[in-house]
Amino acid sequence: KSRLPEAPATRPAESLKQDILRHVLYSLGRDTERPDRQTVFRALALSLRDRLVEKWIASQRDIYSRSSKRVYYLSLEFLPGPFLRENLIALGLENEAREALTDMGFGLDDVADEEYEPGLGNGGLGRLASCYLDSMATLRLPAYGYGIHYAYGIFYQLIKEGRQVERADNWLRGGTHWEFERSHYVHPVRFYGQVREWVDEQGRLRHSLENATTVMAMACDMFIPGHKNDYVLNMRLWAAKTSREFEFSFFNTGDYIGAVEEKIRDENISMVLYPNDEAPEGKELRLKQQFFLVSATIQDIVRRFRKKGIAWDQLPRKNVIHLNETHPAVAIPELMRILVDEELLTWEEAWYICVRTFAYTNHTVLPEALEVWPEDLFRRLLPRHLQIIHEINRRFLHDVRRQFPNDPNILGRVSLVHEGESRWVRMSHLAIVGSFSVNGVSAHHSEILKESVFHDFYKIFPERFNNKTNGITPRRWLRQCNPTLAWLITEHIGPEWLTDLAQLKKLEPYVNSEGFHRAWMEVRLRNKHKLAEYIRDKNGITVMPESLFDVHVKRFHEYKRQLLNVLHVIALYNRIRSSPGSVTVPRTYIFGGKAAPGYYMAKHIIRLINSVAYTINTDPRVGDLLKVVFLQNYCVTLAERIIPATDLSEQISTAGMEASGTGNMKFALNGAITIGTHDGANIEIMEHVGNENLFLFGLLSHEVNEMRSQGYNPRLFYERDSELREVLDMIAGGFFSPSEPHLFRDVVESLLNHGDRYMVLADFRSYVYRQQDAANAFMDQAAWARMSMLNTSRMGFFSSDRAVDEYAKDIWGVSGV
Ligand code: 26Y
Repeated sequence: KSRLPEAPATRPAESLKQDILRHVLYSLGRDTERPDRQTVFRALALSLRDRLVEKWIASQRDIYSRSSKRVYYLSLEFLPGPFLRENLIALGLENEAREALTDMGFGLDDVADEEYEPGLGNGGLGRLASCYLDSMATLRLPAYGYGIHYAYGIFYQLIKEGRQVERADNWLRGGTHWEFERSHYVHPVRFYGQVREWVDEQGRLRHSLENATTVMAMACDMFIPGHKNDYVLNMRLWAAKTSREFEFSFFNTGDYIGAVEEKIRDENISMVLYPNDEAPEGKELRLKQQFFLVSATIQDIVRRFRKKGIAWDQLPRKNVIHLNETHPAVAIPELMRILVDEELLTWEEAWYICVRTFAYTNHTVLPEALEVWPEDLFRRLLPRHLQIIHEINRRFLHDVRRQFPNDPNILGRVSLVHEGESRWVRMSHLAIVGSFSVNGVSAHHSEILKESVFHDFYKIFPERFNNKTNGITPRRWLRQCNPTLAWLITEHIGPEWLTDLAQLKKLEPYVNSEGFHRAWMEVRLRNKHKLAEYIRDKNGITVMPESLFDVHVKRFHEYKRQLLNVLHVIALYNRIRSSPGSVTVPRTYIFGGKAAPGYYMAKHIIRLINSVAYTINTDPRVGDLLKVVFLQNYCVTLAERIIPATDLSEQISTAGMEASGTGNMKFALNGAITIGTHDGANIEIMEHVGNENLFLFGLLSHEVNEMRSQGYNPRLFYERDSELREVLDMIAGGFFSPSEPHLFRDVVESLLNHGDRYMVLADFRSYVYRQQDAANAFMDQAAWARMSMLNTSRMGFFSSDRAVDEYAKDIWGVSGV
């Protein structure tokens, strides 16, 4: 049925090699005699893109011919990581590529290391979006990812003299090899201007935007293949281009340079990803970015829908638009605007369509991360959208008033506009009111949404609230990042686990086999050797591969409590100094993660960790018992190196604050043991792997709340716990910053004098005890190996295939093509 070119009859490795050489010469303009490694990487990437685009075209034809319901996944962030190995595995071309490259005198691993990853996300939310695209492709869902083609992704982090230094991440400098830039394929995006109200010939009240500024959105497409299923999805990222009308007009203005400046200002929209994770900047440019993504994407959706030539009320039957957090929530008033202002549907008709089209996922309950925009800013940038939001709100509050006649206060609490000294548009309220589904990302988090954060909305729309526990793709987070462990697993249970992770259960009978034990631990030790080498190369620190690798990598945020970890490190250090022999298990502490550039305390904690590391690593009394390493620029590429070499995974957020976590899943899947709090998905991981195979500690989230409401006094913990006191006194007294004794005072102050918002001191003692349990467990290597294997074998539930399948069945109402 497809009339695409047939694959050549030659051997796949040979034909791949010919393609590489052809791209070296014709696409990259280099001599095929001795191309350098980067050239070979790019030519290989282009050769794979050829194969991907063929499969993508065929997949699109399938979707079209079946007239399938489509899923649009809108996200301001995607964090796909390097593509080469992933695409080779998905296309089943790994061995062929190895052979072709060997033929040309290159190693696949070296060539793969040439790739620089697109860092178009901050952390968990962006990475989740990428795991989900991978699963949507593997499940053959008729889906599209939509995002922004930032010219600069998340900054490159350097550690200089212990401090985080940010460098621009010019990920496009080497050119693009995975994407197609569709320069003739653009949509206009209009903002600013004034709303004109008028009455048309039929006597209808009409609204249109006058004097708007127009910027063009150009599509850049990247391909996401399913696992060995010939199915390929696309992630369409919009890049801002100046509008065409403008290019004509500037010839007529005298101010040529001024005109060019305006052009530059337009293209700024997609220039840079905001590096704030869970704490917004509130900048106009950010709201512009959100609308830019939304407007261009909705135009794409509407264009495809129009081709069907069916009535608008069929839109929700044929499409679902998923909002990854509230960041793209302005899509709700934008679709209303198109239906009401342009397609002339009645408000009631349009609203009925909207609320059946959108679904919203919440990823955080931190109050500072809940998005709100000043109403004035909204009015200036998106005047018609603000009017529409007001109308949505008026009708919504009218209904609420009828539903809760005896609770007048509820109106102020649920209003889409916060009214106080200043007025704010509450994006989460907009997202909830405009969606048929609202979900949290772990069982625990979804309960918190219903019980506290969105309790009023739960009373109003109980049927909308549901849970979808996060998942991770086993292709990248086991098969690709840990090929030797993947191979060992496949050898015993076959390869089906790659697309059916529950199959890992079949490993359980082997946990009692001595041979399997040994092989398992050998693979893990080899991974640790490799990471030790990397640490020696990058940080100049020698670490013992046999020591316990205790790893804390994620964004730096006070609620994630890297500080609690370092307090414990210092306590261990003190024990080593005061009673040698009391610490018997040698540990290597590995930290990594970026802090938002404007987040003073997070950056200060990075600096503290580096100072502590320096002190401990250079103290001869410590020797091999304790090493502390901070690896700079934590990113997907680095995660893939670290995770397979980890023994103990730190997941120690204050209970109730980490919506799910997904790093926790990556570690456990690779056989690390979790030390963690009763928070997010840790709780479900415990339920699956068994309480005896991980180390939970600390307050439960209701205990955190109770302690807070009863007046939490961190000083009490300081006064009662001499070990804790010694640690805090050392930090405050300049022990780790002798040339600047007051350097880390603020850190201690935040705990003792500013309320210790994240209950670090309250959890310190139980953390220390649990760390001791972990050390004791590690001394019995056979028992540890058993725990490790059981973790891997019981992690099947946490596949993103399971998660996406739940979304598809329960929320989206779609199935594979
Ligand atoms: C408004 C803006 C500043 C903002 C930017 C990024 C707000 C939030 C975020 C990112 C949130 C985020 O990454 N949340 C994480 O989502 C993961 C995937 O669901 C969860 O596993 C993780 O617990 C949660 O912190």
